Amino acid sequence: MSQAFQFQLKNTDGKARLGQISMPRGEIRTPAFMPVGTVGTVKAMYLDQVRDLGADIILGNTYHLMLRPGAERVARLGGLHNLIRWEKPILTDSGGFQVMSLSGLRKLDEQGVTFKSHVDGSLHHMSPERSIEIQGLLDSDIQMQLDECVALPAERKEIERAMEMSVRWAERCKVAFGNQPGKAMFGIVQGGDQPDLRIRSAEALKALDLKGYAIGGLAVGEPQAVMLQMLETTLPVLPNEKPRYLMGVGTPEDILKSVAVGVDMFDCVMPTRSGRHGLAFTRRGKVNIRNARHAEDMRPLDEASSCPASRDYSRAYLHHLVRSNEALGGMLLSWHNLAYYQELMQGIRAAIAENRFADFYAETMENWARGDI
Ligand code: PRF
Repeated sequence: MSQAFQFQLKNTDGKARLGQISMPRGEIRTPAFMPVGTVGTVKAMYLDQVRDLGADIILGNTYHLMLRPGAERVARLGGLHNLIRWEKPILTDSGGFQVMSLSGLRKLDEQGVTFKSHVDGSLHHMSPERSIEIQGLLDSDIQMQLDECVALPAERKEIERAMEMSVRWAERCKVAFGNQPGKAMFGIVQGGDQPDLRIRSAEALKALDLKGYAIGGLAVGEPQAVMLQMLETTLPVLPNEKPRYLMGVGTPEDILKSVAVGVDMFDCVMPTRSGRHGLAFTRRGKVNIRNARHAEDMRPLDEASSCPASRDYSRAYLHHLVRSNEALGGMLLSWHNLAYYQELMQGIRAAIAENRFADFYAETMENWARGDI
């Protein structure tokens, strides 16, 4: 493993950034969208399809994988890449966020978090050190610090306490991660909707000289305008020459607007989860394929797409599949949505490369607003 983790900023257009992460398992073109592969599968997708759509990296979850099949077992099976047959980089989330949203009973203190598995009710403890150990056992390429994300709205005191503890956990995770040149550990900025807390968090993490920085604690109940305002407050504090990752975001519009203020990486269950529920994202905005108006519409979702799910299957058939709860409905719509997300990212990258991001932004917003024909 000779190659070190590197981030190269290739061009900027306004605040939008075109870049590339290079690491032993491959290159990640930014702005990047990372499909979510929570339990070692991007739901309802073959990883061959995910690869063919142009995804350079996928995401896995410490919380889910530690419970099932178990981190030590994944290590014995040769690591997550080997198990799921994905050779490119994998980023793993640290677990704290999923513990808070999914597990039963939980107790959080300076040491870490104790929680009850949502799978079998068993008790588990995760410290910052154990989170990094698990991410190492999974052989994750980009590992996230353990943090505490507070849902909004919340009391300032609570946001401040969680932010400060997350900074201390970042220091512990950095020590636990040590020196692994081909891999990276990212810090996570917290601070809720409080600009000064966001700045303090970003400054403290910057001082730790980590390889990349995530913005956490957003898209957790606040209006989009607040999220963008927090990004505009936080991003200038972070080092220019390191990647910025907005966790768990979002809709195509959230992504476009966040790229415009300088975000480089995104992940979200939106394209796959919405797809399984019959919602398609298209160049002309959202299409709810369950709607009766599609029942006899033989047009595809997008005849100009290179994705077979978007181009070759009629809305009438997709409507029928989704209404009948057929697995193929969720498969085709997940495929379509991930294709659209990757196409959007490709369009964003090409526009930044050619210094026409403002035009691309206006055109894309206009097309979404015009709506489905
Ligand atoms: N922290 C972590 N994972 C996350 C978040 C966070 O704040 C979010 C919030 N949007 C999504 N995923 N560790």
